[in-house]
Amino acid sequence: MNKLEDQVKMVARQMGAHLVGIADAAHLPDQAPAIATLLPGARRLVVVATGHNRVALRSADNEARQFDTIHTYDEAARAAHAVARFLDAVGHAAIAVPAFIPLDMAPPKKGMRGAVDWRRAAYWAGLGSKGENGLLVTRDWGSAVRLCGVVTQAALAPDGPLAEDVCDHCGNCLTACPPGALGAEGAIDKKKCGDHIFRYGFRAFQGLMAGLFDRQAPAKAAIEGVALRELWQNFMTGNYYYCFACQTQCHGGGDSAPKG
Ligand code: B12
Ligand code: SF4
Ligand code: SF4
Repeated sequence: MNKLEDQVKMVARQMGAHLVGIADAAHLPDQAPAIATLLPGARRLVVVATGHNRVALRSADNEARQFDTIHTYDEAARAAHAVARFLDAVGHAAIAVPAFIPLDMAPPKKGMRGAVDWRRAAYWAGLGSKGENGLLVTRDWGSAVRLCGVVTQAALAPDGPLAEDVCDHCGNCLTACPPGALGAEGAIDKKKCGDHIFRYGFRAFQGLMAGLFDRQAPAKAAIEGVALRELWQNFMTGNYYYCFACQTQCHGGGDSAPKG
């Protein structure tokens, strides 16, 4: 019988994870209260990554990019759920944690902080390095991966960070960012990025609601406009991103598509 660590990784891979590793929760000390609320006594994170189809993610068609994102997220979530079920079945408490939503929407987090910072957890699980784009960069998929995982009480042996830096510091991501939200060494203007990627996200919905209660605003136009249609579609699909540029600029042997 293989070690428990090997079994966990096999389950994750069989369920669609391209990368999987184990991190010690002690490396996320600021997130200890959130992790303890999820699962008291949790001490390890099993982190999974699923690679995007980068040809789709580089397409000029945003629906193709969103469709690929929905399913890449689904694959990561499925692998994380399978790992949690497996650990539970062999007697170790474990919970799969959201890849992005649902998030704590109440102040002070307001949907801007996950219970687990997956980029940092993935770094400590040995899945990749910190990129100039502020994202996790992996050897084979660059930053075009979605991350998810599990918190568990099982004392699995952690993998630890990669020995090498797989970001080649080419700077392509910085120049590719349409609103210029990225600075050197992972610095990001979250508002600039958020305004760009969430064109039809929460703030657009809030604005539309406010418009309906404003007697001066043309409510009919708001109800018949494209914003409501886009919002409805985003509610239905659970995906509301409109930019992927910093995810698609890295090296990586996962496909042969040109960078775009
Ligand atoms: C809120 C959020 C956002 C916000 C704020 C981002 C931010 N920097 O915090 C906004 C709306 C701007 C955003 C944008 C995007 N996001 Co986002 N986002 C999240 C979310 C839901 C929570 C992040 C969080 O808790 N932030 C609060 C704290 C942790 O952030 P912070 O203090 O800035 O972070 C510090 C630490 O992370 C630290 N750090 C310490 N160790 C390490 C190690 C590594 C490797 C890295 C990279 C950083 C790092 O560096 C940071 C600065 O000090 C996560 C999912 C999750 N639960 O992790 C996805 C997540 C980070 N987003 C993701 C992606 C892909 C995007 C976008 C490309 C949009 C899109 N099309 O999907 C852009 C990219 C912007 C960019 N270049 O950074 C992916 C990243 C995948 C990857 N390869 O790393 C995640 C992990 C979702 C997922 N499950 O796959 N996002
Ligand atoms: S998602 Fe788009 S807007 Fe946001 S940092 Fe990346 S390239 Fe810039
Ligand atoms: S585009 Fe280049 S600099 Fe930016 S994260 Fe990828 S490898 Fe690093």
